[in-house]
Amino acid sequence: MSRLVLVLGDQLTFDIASLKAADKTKDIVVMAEVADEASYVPHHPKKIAFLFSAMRHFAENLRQVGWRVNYTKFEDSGAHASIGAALLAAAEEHRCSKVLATEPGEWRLLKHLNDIPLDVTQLEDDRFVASHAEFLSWAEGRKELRLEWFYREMRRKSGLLMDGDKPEGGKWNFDQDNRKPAPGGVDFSGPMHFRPDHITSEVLDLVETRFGDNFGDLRPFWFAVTSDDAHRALAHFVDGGLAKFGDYQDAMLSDERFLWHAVLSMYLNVGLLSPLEVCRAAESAWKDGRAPLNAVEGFIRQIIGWREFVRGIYFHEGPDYVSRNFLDHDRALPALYWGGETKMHCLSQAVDQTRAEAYAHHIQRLMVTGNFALLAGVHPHEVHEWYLAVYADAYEWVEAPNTVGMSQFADGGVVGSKPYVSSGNYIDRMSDYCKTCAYSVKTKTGEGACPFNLLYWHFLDRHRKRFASNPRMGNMYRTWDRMNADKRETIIAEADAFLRALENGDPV
Ligand code: FAD
Ligand code: DLZ
Ligand code: SF4
Repeated sequence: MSRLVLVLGDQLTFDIASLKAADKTKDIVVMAEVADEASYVPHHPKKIAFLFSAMRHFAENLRQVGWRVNYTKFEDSGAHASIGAALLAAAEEHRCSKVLATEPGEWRLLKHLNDIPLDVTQLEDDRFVASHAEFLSWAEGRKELRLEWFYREMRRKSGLLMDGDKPEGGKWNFDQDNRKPAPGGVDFSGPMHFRPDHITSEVLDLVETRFGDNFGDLRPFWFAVTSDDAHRALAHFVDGGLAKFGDYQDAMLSDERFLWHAVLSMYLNVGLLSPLEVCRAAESAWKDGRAPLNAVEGFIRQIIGWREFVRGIYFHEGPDYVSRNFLDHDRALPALYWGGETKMHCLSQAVDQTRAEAYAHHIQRLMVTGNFALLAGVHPHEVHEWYLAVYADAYEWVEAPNTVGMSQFADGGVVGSKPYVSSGNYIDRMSDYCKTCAYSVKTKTGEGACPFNLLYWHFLDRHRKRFASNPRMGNMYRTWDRMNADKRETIIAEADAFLRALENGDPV
């Protein structure tokens, strides 16, 4: 008896659990471009085009090695609204009721698969270094879940950068050598670009017609859509970008969209690359003397540390995680996030490149768009939906802990021990944005004062009860308390006026 083998858009590898458990001679692979998945948030057109084209290429690869594939294109007359509808139609067509699936990376879809009136087996997604059971057992009984301890476990388990049971170089973490401000220019050409083939060109036309109104530029489209090309992009980064990745990981420069970043997350998250092969490629570069340890350790920590850690948190915390709002923030997401006019140069740079590339690097996401939303008190669910929509690498298991947790502190400290807030000083130190901004970062109040400077104190003042006793925030409150009362009053009044202008939709 045949079974249906579901392969979702972010499960595009022969190593996916459902394919490994299936029988090529009897079972039928089901892949479907469906309206529900394409519209649960207004995805960036580049993200949809990437997914659909990568899905179509993977279906071809499956057929070439002998799989029978039941594939529905978005534009087919028999296209389905949901994954469930696609499975039900395939079940009827092939007269079978058993489905092998790999668990999706989102509670919404997990529930959807459980609710389908078919015999669905959901296998654990084993593309990660830590299984669910391993994360849960690591987390159990701990008062706080902190990345550093989890990361060391992942280093031991994977053997990456290990010298026996000791970390290479005598330290687990080389962050103190990293995080330098940007130099004047960038000597890496950025991510490898690929020319759309006929499959991608067809998808681009479809996305233009059906999703052309979504926020984001569809063209030029340069992403890899096959595993072979994603591997070329990996090699290109390891050869040209990795050596300086550590040093300039947190730097930002006007009109430099990628600096020394890998721009591989979208490939990793759909299965075109595997996390361990990416880490091993980086480790080899260190062993061959092509990249220093601080860069390679920093890079590997992002993948077997942060990426695994946030996934563990997402499934550990449960389906209500994305609705948390620890700080009771309730402001609507300002129009500037969708490209509305702003005089704040840091934000216009981050949003413009997000629209153009469906990409911004970590510090732009955390310390520019994330920091501003947190300081301004934007409702975390609106922030979450924005990040889920606009980035090509965004799937809830990875996006939500980064946004709801790390960036908006809406989980009350599950991911991080204190909120990531900063005044304009941090942005000025790590970028050249302030040099050409209409606001002055050095000005704390009055005409032209940088809004981050005003909102930073507004945030601390309005959340004093929550944070004054946090040992990592005591210094901030002592500085605030040392200011004279008139200055404090002026800051709060000016911040309030700024927030009113933001709410009224005035260009700020
Ligand atoms: P690099 O900076 O070159 O890092 C290398 C790799 O490390 C990345 O490809 C990625 O796989 C991994 N990585 C780095 N940081 C993280 C992290 N914090 N969490 C998980 N993996 C990490 N990443 C996503 O993959 N999808 C998201 O939807 C997403 N949303 C985010 C939302 C916010 C508010 C923030 C602050 C961060 C978010 N991140 C997300 C994490 C990070 O910003 C991206 O992984 C990174 O910018 C991807 O670009 P890159 O490939 O050039 O990464
Ligand atoms: C993101 C996405 C989009 C845009 N479209 C599809 C689709 O049409 N078919 C599909 O199988 N998957 C798609 N995806 C990816 C899913 O939304 C993803 O599997 C879930 O969010 C779980 O991570
Ligand atoms: Fe951003 Fe303020 Fe710098 Fe302008 S001055 S770029 S608003 S941090």
